[in-house]
Amino acid sequence: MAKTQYNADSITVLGGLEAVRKRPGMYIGSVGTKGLNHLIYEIMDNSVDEHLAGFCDSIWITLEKDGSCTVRDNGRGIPVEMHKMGMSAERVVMTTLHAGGKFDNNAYKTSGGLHGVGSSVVNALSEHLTIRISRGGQVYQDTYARGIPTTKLENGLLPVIGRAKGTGTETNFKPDPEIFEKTRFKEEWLRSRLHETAYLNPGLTIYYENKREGEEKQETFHEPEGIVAYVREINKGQTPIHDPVYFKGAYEGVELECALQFVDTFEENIFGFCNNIYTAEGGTHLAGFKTRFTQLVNTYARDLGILKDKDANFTGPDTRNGMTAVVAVKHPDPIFEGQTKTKLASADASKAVFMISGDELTHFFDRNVETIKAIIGCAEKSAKIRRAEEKARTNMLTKSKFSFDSNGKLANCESKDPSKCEIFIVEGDSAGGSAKTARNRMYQAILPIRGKILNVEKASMDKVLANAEIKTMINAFGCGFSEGYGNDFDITKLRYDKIVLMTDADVDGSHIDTLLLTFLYRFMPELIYDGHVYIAMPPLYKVVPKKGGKNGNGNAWDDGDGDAGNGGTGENTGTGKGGKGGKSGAGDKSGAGKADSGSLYLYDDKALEKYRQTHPDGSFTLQRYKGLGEMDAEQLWETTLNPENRVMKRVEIEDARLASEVTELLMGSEVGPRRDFIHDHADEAEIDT
Ligand code: 0RA
Repeated sequence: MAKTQYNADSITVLGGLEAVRKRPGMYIGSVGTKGLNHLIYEIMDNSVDEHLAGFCDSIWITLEKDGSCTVRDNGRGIPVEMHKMGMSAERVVMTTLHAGGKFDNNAYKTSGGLHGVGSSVVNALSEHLTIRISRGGQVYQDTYARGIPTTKLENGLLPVIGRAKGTGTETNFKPDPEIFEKTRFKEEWLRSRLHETAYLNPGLTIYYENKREGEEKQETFHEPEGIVAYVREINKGQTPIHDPVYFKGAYEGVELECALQFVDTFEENIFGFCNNIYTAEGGTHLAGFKTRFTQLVNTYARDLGILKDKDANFTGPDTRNGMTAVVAVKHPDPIFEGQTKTKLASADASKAVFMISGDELTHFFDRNVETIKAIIGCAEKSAKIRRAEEKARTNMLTKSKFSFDSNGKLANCESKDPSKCEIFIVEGDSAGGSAKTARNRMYQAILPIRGKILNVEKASMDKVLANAEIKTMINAFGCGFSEGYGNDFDITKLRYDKIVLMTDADVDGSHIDTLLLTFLYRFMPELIYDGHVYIAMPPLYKVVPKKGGKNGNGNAWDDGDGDAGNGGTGENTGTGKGGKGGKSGAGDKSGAGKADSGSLYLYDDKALEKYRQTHPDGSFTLQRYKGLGEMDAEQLWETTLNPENRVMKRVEIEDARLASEVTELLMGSEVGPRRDFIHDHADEAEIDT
């Protein structure tokens, strides 16, 4: 791999940050919470790159009181010296698109994915940004507002604001509310990302601090055991059948690091990374790994006489049931594709992983025959169950193929135009009944489900397929499913453009959401990737101003950082409308929405509090909805079904991934982590969706 030469021309050609502000989605994916969090990752990735280059071992990430974020590292410090462009190199980096990478001769940059766009993009999208660089005994400072410098250079160079002990870079930035729908970083995602980064970079320590009011905490992420500890963590609460296997190697410029461990369940959990980026959609590295692993298990099974001549080979999934693995590659010039650009497409990664895994695992298994025997034992069990389930599945599919309309509980819609149809999955028979009365029967189908659906994380495949609720959903959606052994998922057959989970705004409701999301994430993840899955937001309160009292001035509308619909893209739109990531109506920005003449629906307690502040006691009557079941058909239509008024939150893949992780955690057999989780989340239980 040739060294990338830093040269001025490549910078001038690109230039200009207006483009970033005009089409922010192009650079950071979305202007929702996901894109917002990305700003932190962009800045942090530069520090991680400095770590990979061998010059930085600590990163400090702080969520500041004022809503800004500070990222600091102890690397060499971004160069501040005069650059060919006639100004400090730092300024070139911060004001020029794609300039960041050209400084560095490090082959494996974190910034390999879709959003590896560098600090200048964050600068462009920040209301203000301050950067302090410690280099050569001095601290230099530069400042910007929306990407435009606000510090005067002296002969092209940065002002010195103090003496430095060590070296490093510190960037503080505050996301621009003109750009982002919400400007509150999502801590849950951030912590998850920081921990992931620590696992992938065992020599790195990440000091996290939250200084936001009411959330104050400090946490250190340091995982000297790296991906082995990661695999152990993922398997926590389960029964491992051998110690984790770890290996690494390099082949034709591609590096691989891998850890794997089987547990006694039938799940496959393989996490792929390329240059520290989680490849949610998999790709060539995983393909190479899986192919070679299946071959190895079959070869050893025959060599050890476990598979006889007459026996068929284990299938790929047979050999991976129960496997937890982290497959992390470093590639000098990776290509990403797929729906969210998180699928590694580089063909040489497949070959490299295939070759390294083959050599290293053979080397290991030859010396640890008990381990490969235990793994073959898993494959045998899986193959047996697979054969039984293939039968069950054939029966299920033939039996229920044509039962779509005869499915007792589903009240289908009349239209057969999937682009216009919606299906509401409603908690409880009573709410289901009201919803059936209230709906627009042309386009809205209602599927009531009773109580908690089956937790697919824990149940075996035949139990899952025998579950009435799940069967009805699979039948109703019409697009099949993919999981483990078979894949007959076909999104073109999907009967509804929107799948809306409609549960009460209480603990039980969010539990059901979690279970439903886990089911969808495991069996039909494309529905989530393609943005077909929503969560309805039924209001908690209706306030009606009293005649003669001070009328509501709609203050609750301009919260700007409200939490109704937080986490998702959120939308407030009609049937068949609403492109991904667009700015949405006021309904998702505040915790309030308009009801009939003068009255207002409030979606959370925050909104109620706001309303109370602006409306003295006695000037309004307050109606609290305990649950969906309590609304009559008309109210249900008004608040939750009617595309004109309703507020829905679009589920993003991060929500689903976390839901799935949380489900695993909460349903796992170990009590400790569950208690910790409940303890940690007790105060956010009401509305943190
Ligand atoms: C290229 C060269 C040098 C430092 C960096 C990049 C650098 C960039 C960032 C971004 C965040 N933190 C960083 N730390 C370092 C230094 C070259 C030299 O000192 O010779």
